[in-house]
Amino acid sequence: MRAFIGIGLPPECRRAIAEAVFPLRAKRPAVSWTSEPNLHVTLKFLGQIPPERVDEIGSLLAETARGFGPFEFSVEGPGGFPALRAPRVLWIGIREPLELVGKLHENMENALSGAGFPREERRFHPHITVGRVRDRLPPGWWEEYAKALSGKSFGVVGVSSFQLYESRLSPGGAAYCVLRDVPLLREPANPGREEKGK
Ligand code: 2AM
Repeated sequence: MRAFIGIGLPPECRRAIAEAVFPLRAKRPAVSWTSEPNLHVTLKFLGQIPPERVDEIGSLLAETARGFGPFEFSVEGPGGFPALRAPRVLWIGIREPLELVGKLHENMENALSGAGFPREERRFHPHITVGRVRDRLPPGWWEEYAKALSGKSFGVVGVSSFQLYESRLSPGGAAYCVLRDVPLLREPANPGREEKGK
């Protein structure tokens, strides 16, 4: 099965993104737009995994989540990979000053590389992919894209867990299904000592 780890977004945030993106479709640029239910932040793409490894990966992910309590990020700002002026991937950014998403990702890379999943070579830049460019865009179209999404907030997202997803590909597009929901629970570093100190 094809799998990845990500942070799902609440319906109101996905709705706000879909509403902002919808008018951009009018000029019919050659872009595959992400469907509203599929909007998410990817933490790590795993690719093909044997279904019998889901439990093991779930346990590793629970380990990587240790020490992280729930946190928030705001969803704002248009971007593009490799560049906004010549994008192949269109995305919306997240803002979170403590960079906890990056730290979670780093923990995940460390734990999963030990289990045989290769590290991502590219620098991690958390984002929400809204579209993938399939062919040449109309000249200057990127400016319209940037203008339509700049200066808008798509909400503040409270993150209390992240998810291991299966991605089922079909001609109609990908369908994501949650295999494991991994809670962020801040545990005391040394619960025994804390008790004694009381
Ligand atoms: P992205 O959209 O954040 O770039 C589920 O398929 C997610 O895994 C996608 O949204 C994509 O993340 C990421 N993904 C898919 N194929 C990938 C690949 N070959 N390498 C790295 N990430 C990939």
